[in-house]
Amino acid sequence: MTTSGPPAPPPEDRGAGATAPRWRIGVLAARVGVSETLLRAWELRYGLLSPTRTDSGYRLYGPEDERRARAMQDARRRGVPAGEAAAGVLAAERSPTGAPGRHPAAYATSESLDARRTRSELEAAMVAYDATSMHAVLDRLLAQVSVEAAITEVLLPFLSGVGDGWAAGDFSVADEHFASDLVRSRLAALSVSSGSRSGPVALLACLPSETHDIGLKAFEVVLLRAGWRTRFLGPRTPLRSLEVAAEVIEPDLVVVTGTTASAFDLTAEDGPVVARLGRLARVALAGHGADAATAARWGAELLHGDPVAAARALVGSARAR
Ligand code: B12
Repeated sequence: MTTSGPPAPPPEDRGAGATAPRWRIGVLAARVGVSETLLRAWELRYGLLSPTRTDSGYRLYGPEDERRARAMQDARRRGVPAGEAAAGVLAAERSPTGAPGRHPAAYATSESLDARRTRSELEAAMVAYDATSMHAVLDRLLAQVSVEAAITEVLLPFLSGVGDGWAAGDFSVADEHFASDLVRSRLAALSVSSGSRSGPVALLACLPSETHDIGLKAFEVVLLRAGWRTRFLGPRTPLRSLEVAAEVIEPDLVVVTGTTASAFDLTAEDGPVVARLGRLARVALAGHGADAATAARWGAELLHGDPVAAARALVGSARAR
């Protein structure tokens, strides 16, 4: 092993005679709670950060960069697109009421810093297409918290963040596909078990036009862990096939999911199929596209909340019967 190599950069440098601290990007990322990659993107694309350089070329960031990054993060949480948010942060500094140096209380969140940091780590690994690091982050997470907490606090918010980042132009379609496939594969692995032989049986399917099945997979994982049995049909299940499967399986519950309201629209041929399905089993609708009116049209129940909360409520109500 050789001992030569680039000199180690200073973790923090106050510079000769300067009072403001200077940090490397990793330290700034940790302070703000976003990934290094996102900070770099904000710097390169929008000129949001103004690092100085050490003699050996390392970028060092200061409190002003931290303030801008926090303001950017705050605006992004409010749904402001990235380019617009960066322009707003920089413009505010130039206006007399911009109040540089202020740290609004809106940055405080109720969520645990660890969950946020874990999601930032996943993001950083995602944009590098570093599957090994993503799995390592998830291994560590699952060793620390329950599967249910990992799903609600990290996996699902991470995917939402990826979707939001994609919509805002921070992440590419490739990033999103890579991340969602990896998360789905972890959930699928958690759903592999010989399972219970006697628990209630749930038949799980997405609507015929629906490809988003990760929420349903997460729901399956929680049901299995609570002793239920599941049969997962997944994306794009034709309603007639679902009916046939229900005839064979005789499930206690059929769950149908869709992301958009229109995915739940029923054609003239679908109506009788859904009616027969309702006579075969208890049917419940879930996902962004499902609401009370749709459930009423389907003669079905509506599952409320995220997949973990809904599965827990279901398990609780089944026990109470
Ligand atoms: C991963 C992903 C994909 C993956 C899906 C992979 C897979 N196997 O599921 C792929 C790449 C295939 C994909 C494709 C598309 N996608 Co997409 N995708 C996403 C993304 C990033 C994450 C979705 C996800 O799994 N989230 C996790 C779930 C659990 O969260 P959720 O969807 O917010 O669900 C909440 C509730 O509805 C509920 N819930 C959801 N499912 C279930 C199930 C049960 C049982 C229960 C109880 C509750 C529940 O829990 C959540 C609350 O915590 C979202 C972004 C986002 N903000 O969600 C976009 C998103 C859902 N996709 C979107 C779009 C537009 C598409 C495409 C049409 C894009 C295109 N032009 O091709 C296609 C085709 C989709 C189709 N025909 O069905 C839009 C949908 C907008 C809309 N309402 O119409 C989103 C919101 C992105 C965006 N910001 O615009 N996508």
